[in-house]
Amino acid sequence: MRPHARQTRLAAPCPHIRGRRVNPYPPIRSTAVSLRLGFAPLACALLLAACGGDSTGSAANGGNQALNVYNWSDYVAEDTISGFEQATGIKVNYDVYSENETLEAKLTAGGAGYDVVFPSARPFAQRQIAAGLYMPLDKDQLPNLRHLDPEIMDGLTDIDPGNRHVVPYMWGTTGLGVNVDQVRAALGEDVPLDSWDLLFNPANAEKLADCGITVLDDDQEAFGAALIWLGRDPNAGAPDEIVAVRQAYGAIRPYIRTFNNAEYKDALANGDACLVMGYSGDIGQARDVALEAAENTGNPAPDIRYVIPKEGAIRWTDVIAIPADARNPDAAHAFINYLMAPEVIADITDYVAYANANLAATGLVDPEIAADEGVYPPEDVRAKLVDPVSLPEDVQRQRVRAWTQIKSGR
Ligand code: SPD
Repeated sequence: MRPHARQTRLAAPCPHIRGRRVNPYPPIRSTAVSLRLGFAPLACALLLAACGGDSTGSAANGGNQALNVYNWSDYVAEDTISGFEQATGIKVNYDVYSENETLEAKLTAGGAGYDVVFPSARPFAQRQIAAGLYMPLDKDQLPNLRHLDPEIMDGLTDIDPGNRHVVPYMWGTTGLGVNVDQVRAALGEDVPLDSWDLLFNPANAEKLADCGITVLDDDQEAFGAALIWLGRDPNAGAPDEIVAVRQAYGAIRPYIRTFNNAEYKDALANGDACLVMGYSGDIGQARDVALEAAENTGNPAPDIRYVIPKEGAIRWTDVIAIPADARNPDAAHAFINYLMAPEVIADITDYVAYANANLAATGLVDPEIAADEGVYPPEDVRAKLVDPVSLPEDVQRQRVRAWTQIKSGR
């Protein structure tokens, strides 16, 4: 599947959301990047009208507004930000992170200056809402809320009663990214590729060390994966879980090359890693980058696959919120409303290979992405997915401490 090398699915009369994707994964913008396109308000109004009024724009008008957005890396389509700027005339400063903790540290320190952020629902958004770090949404400014999946909205009410502070953005799973040829070369042609055993069985990890193993630097995901492999409930917070997880990672720690949440994509794509624990869409992106590189160089394309292990996996949801100290809440609402426009969010799903929470977008998603079981797992696989809960603070603290020690090999 090569969603990124094709003409986009859209035949809509909106120039900001049409066009061939030349470079689907431009370098990560690690510092604030301004993408001002300077469309006049009249042109914006015309664009909005052409795109169906409230669908992609709102009352927020351009002028001198600037919107500071802080999102996960590689989590919008190539033209999402420019499309919003063209539709509204609002300039966007777009900055990225790869760990929830980075966002949380900035929010709790205060004065970070962000207007829109994308925390993971549990435990991050949950405790951030409880701490008063987000402002209540003005739903009158979010007409596109009507497109969101009521089931997913309902599923968030335990952390955000009345869906007052956050809206769902994307959801995904954490599994394994496998370079099939490299892994088979190390472990044999018949090695099962559908198990956490690939990573956690020390005999496998030892043989894969040379071709490269990476693990997410995300304690929730890392604990979840190990506990699922051990046949345990990742949400139990059982007294002996730290010991069990330490043992699991202790046995494979010498064979893990790095812990990170972003660089592993390139490593998998360019052959520097053969087995990664990673987020579903990121591995889909790595596969597409590798295919594109192979096309460009004429080399054979590597067989890179995303695997949701048969033992199960964590399913997470990332949400969108407006920090309580946001300086530009109107523009923030306009941006969130834009992201909830079915054609916009479908286009993002096509790019980033993550499932969105927008029912009206379902029919607009590229059929190959919609049929990709790594993006939209079938019912029998969904039955094995575990939604994380927020653990008691003391358990969470113990996990964080243990994770730091595991990483350092202590
Ligand atoms: N490149 C985008 C990755 C988004 C991952 N967010 C989920 C974190 C779950 N702990």
